Amino acid sequence: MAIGFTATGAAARGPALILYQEDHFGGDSRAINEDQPDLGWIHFDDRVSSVEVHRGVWEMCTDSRYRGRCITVDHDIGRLDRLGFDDRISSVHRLR
Ligand SMILES: [Ca+2]
Repeated sequence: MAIGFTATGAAARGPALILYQEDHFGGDSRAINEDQPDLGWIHFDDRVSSVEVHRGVWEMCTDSRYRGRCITVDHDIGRLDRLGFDDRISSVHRLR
């Protein structure tokens, strides 16, 4: 598995993380490049159903400021309901 920042092209320039309102990367979305202690600020609180991870390792939590139940994500997840996190995520931050 490749590690580091050697990627070039569109994936390297695009957002690090994309949150989606619907399963399988559908519906409304938010591009994330920095820590978000309260997704309410970008009108996406308790709305995330799937996530694309383009860079880094992120933690997503059910309460604001990275509290509540949290899940670590380092790859795309098409259905957060299978993990018990559908429409519950309220904050996200990058771990590395
Ligand atoms: Ca929540």
